[in-house]
Amino acid sequence: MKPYTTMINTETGFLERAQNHLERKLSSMKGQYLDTETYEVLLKNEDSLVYEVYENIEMPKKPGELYHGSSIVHPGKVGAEYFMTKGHFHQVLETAEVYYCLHGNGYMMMETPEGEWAAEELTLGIVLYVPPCWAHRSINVGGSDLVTFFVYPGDAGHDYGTIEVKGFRKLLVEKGGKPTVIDNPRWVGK
Ligand code: PAN
Ligand code: ZN
Repeated sequence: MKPYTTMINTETGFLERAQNHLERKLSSMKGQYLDTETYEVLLKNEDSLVYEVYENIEMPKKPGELYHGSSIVHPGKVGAEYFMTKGHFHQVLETAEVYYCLHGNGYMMMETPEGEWAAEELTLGIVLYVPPCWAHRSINVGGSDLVTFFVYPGDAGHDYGTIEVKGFRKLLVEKGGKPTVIDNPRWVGK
């Protein structure tokens, strides 16, 4: 690899030189939202785009490398629950990640296998450190796109299965017009 520069549009999240552009629609979020009835109704009407990721993936998946890209969570809700990413642990659990918020308003929901959890606010200029072993999911609580830039070790990999099966311990829902953390009644685990 040679050194390079690239450009990120801080409003749209578009990352030049990204080799990977991922689009996640509502249909790929099955089982993730609490209000399954509303989810099915919305899905029947339109398979909306929930979030996108632009990523530079040309470097080898090695510990010394730094994968990086942008994540754009569009505004929206399923019932009282905001549009969000699937969320994951890293496959190599002991790997961290840094997020920098470029646009919008949201939260990062995080938890460890041992049961610790945290919800940190994301607004323009916020730098968020996700320590090793913490699962993470970005949630858009605003009316415009939530755009973040992220960097993580090249060997980290992604474990989506654990969250798909167990869910997050906590959810973020709108209550009285405000983002509110609640226990996930469907959380499966010990
Ligand atoms: C990010 C996320 C991105 C999309 O690049 O992958 O925000 O979220 P999901 O991967 O949960 O769908 C990251 O955390 N990488 O490790
Ligand atoms: Zn990650």
